[in-house]
Formats: sequence, C-alpha cells, structure tokens
Amino acid sequence: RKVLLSGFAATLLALSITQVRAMDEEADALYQEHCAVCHGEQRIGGLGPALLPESLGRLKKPQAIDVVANGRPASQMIGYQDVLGSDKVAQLVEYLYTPADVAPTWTEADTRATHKLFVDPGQLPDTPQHGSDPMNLFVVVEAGDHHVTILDGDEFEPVDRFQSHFALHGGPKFSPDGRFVYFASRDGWVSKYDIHNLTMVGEVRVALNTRNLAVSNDGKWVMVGNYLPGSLVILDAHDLSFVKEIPVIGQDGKPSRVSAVYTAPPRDSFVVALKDTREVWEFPYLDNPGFEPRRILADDFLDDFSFTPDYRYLLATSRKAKGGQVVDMELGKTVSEIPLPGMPHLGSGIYWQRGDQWVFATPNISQGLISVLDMSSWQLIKEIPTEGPGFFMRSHANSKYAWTDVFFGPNNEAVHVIDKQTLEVVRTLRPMPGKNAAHVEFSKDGSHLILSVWDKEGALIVYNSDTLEEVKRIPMNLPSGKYNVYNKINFAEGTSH
Ligand code: DHE
Repeated sequence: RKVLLSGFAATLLALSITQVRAMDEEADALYQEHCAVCHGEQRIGGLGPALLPESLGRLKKPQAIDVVANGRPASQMIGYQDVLGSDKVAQLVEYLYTPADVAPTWTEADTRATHKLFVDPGQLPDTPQHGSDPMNLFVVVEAGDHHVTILDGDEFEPVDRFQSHFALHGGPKFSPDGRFVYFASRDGWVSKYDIHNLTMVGEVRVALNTRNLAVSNDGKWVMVGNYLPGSLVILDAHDLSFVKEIPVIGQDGKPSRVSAVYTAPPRDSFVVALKDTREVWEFPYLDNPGFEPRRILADDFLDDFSFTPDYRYLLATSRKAKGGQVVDMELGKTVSEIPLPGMPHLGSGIYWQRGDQWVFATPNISQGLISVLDMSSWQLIKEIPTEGPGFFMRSHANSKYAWTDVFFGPNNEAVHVIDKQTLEVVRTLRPMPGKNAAHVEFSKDGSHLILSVWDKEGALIVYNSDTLEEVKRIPMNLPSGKYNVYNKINFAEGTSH
C-alpha cells in the first residue's frame, strides 16, 4: 500500500492545476456516489462519521486506505476494494484529507436558532396519562425508518410510536424520575419527550456531528458530546435552552473529538472521555456549576470505556491498544492495566456478583470471546468462546444469565446465554435464522427480556428470562436499542448506563 500511495502522490505532483481540479471533481463524484449516503453530502457525517481533515487527525492515510478498501470492524462501513480498485480508493482517500471549499461551522447562534418548544413543559399534567406502569415502559429505537416506540413492559404492547430525528445513536437518557427521555441523533439533534403525556416537548440542534448525551442525576442539565465541532454543549434539561458551549482543547493545545459523556451519579458529575487527546474531563454539577473541566491525564486515548458501579474507576481502551487502563477518578490518574487482547467493547461491558467476587465481562469486537475480569485485581478470569465477535451484553440482578450477541461474521444470527456463576454458555439461540440478532434489555423485575432482530423484516422478541422460552414476537423494521425506564433511572446492574 505504501508503494501505491507514494506512486499516487508522485502522480499528483506531476499534474497541472487543471488536471488536479478534474481529479478532485472525479473524487467528489466517487464520494457522492459511494459515501455521501452515510457520511453526508458535505462530508460532515450522518450515519457514519464526518470525513474531513478536521476529524481525521488520528487516522493516518495508509490506515484510511485500509478502511476504505477493506471496511471497519464494529461499524456499518463495508470495504470498497472490489468495487473501486486500488487507484480509486487512494484517490478517494486523498480527497477526504482535502479541506472542504467552505469549512463546516456550527456556532452558539446556530444552536439557539434551532431551538423549538412544542409544548410548555410546565403546563402538562405531571402524572402518567396512560394506563401502563410508568416504571416498566421500554423505549425502543427503530433504526429502519427512524421511529421510536414506547412499549408497555408487562403486556408488550405499544403505547405510542413517533418519528425521531435521523439516526439516533447511543442510549437515550432519562430524567431521574423517569418522566422525560432525551435522545441524541448522529447529526446533532437533541430531543426531549414526555413519557407521562406521550408527547414531544422540544428539540435543538447543538452540533453537526454528535456522539451522545448525558442527563445530570439532579435532572437539571443535559451535556452533549460532539465530534464536529469537537465540543461539549450544556443545555437546561427543563426546556433544552442553551447554557454553555465548551470547545474541547487538550492540554497539548490540540482540538479533540468527544468519545462520549456519562453521568456519574455518586460523584454528582459528568465524566467525559476524549478521543484525540489523552485526557478525561470531569464536570461537577451541583450548586451553580461553572462547567469548568477538571482534567485527568490518561495513558492513552479513550475510544471505549466503562465504569465500576461506584464510578470510582473508569476502564478504558483505545481501538489500537492491546489492553486497557484503569483510571482512578479520585486520585486522578491511571492506576492499573487490564489484560484485554480482543479489542474489547467496554461500553457494553456489565458486572455481576459471582460467589463473593464481583466480575466485569465485556464482548470483543475483533475476536469471538467474552473477557471476564476480577474487579478487585483486574486479572482475567476467563475468556468465554463465542461464535463470533459481539457488540452488546446484558443481564439483570434477578437473572442467573448474561446475554451476548454475535454481531459480526457468518454466525450473527446467534445469541449466547451465559451462566453467571459457571461462566459457561448454557444455550445458543437463533431467533430468526439468517438475520442478525443483537442487543437485549430486561424488564423492571428481570422476569422477561426483549431481543432485537436487526433486519428490515426484523422483530422484537420477548423471552421469559428464566425458562428462555419465547413469549411474543413483534415485527419491526431494524429495531436497535431498547431501554427500560426503571433499569435506566436506577443505573441497574447488568444494563448500560
Ligand atoms: Fe454505538 C452506544 C460508540 C457503532 C449502536 N456506541 C454507544 C455508545 C458509544 C458508542 C460511545 C455509548 C453512548 C451512550 O449510550 O450514551 N458505536 C460507537 C462507536 O464508536 C462505533 C463503533 C462507530 C460509530 O459509528 O460511532 C459505534 N453503534 C455503532 C453501530 O454501528 C451500531 C450497531 C448501529 C448504530 O445505531 O449506529 C451502534 N451504540 C449502538 C447502540 C447503543 C450504542 C444501540 C446503545 C447501547 C445501550 O444499550 O445503551
């Protein structure tokens, strides 16, 4: 590939300006034909990330060529080598590292201009206006036609269904009482929905390309982490009005994208992991917060991470690392390494009690195995083989099983059920043969769980979590994540936070 790239660069040098322009146009045409649908016509991102020099800082050109040619694991990105051939792949990559004619910008004024309230949040009844248990509702994201369903978690019947912004990603987050749910879309929109009144409250666009959001556990603030521009935006959780924008600049003076932002309830703070600079930022939010970051220097970039239940420790890996690091949030430094060989997807990791030991288990996106770690020593206890690399993992304090999917490869129709004490796979289910089965979420009491079959002609499948028998099947177009109100607002064991 090096030879190919330098050959391409040499060709570029030998060309006249007119010829270079023609090649740019050709590359732009290739981009519009093959890439724009996911990465946006202006390269500012959509389903996929932005593809501009500003956001490609950590990706060297040869790696970019590899991604365009061969695809990227753990994403929707497929390889284009067979479609385009080496020269066009190199031409396309050169184009991606060329600045846009008009640099994309998003300012506070843009954010303020997009803010809309559909109802006055203070005027709506503050008790549920539906007959379902408000604590046992599921919020279901339907990726196929960008909708959300609110599902009764006892009857497994829809209570409401509404259009969302394009490409919601990451878990929606709830107000501490479970009444409101906040969504972030990849293209920067934040929406607030009132579950008691089954109505959308308002929306605002905070960036061109957003990562995720978090809601403070006093219910007052929303923090949104962005890729483009690399920034954090604070909103008033009541009406989504703009409070503050914090450009993300590392101590090294370089701008950075945000990997993700989380609420750490026992610390009354937001914790932010950064993608292009080796830092973790913390923002305490009680008592008139000024939202100035406390900077913690880390040993590596933070692409994927998780927390211990008390939020004292942050576990993190970078996509390129062979292992991970444990950052002590109290001491403000990296205190330990974690032996994780298979590109762990720590964000989906879960913990549980095994005998008198607490364990943390995580899928790996480059190898078909679940890594199980002892949470006091961070030693690897076991690697549980699976039928292929997985993405999500889930359990519930009342269930003896942990569930994980096979998200990648030929066996992605399979989901494994793991005994939390023996750490053995006790059952492998193939809910809809030939279709990708992934991501489960348990009901409030853990008696049932819902699994997604990620297909245009897919389904939500409800299982009895003890007998593992199927209880119900609801046809759905690409259902992705599901979020139980009670489990989420209690930051329950076994679910994502
Ligand atoms: Fe996700 C959560 C990062 C690709 C579906 N994903 C998250 C979170 C992060 C993350 C940091 C936690 C945010 C939160 O919940 O607040 N995801 C990444 C990536 O870096 C990656 C690999 C590349 C990217 O394109 O961003 C990636 N993710 C995907 C997908 O391709 C998935 C399968 C389809 C999609 O919707 O884009 C996908 N990610 C999800 C889902 C969650 C998620 C469903 C919420 C899981 C949960 O249970 O909470």
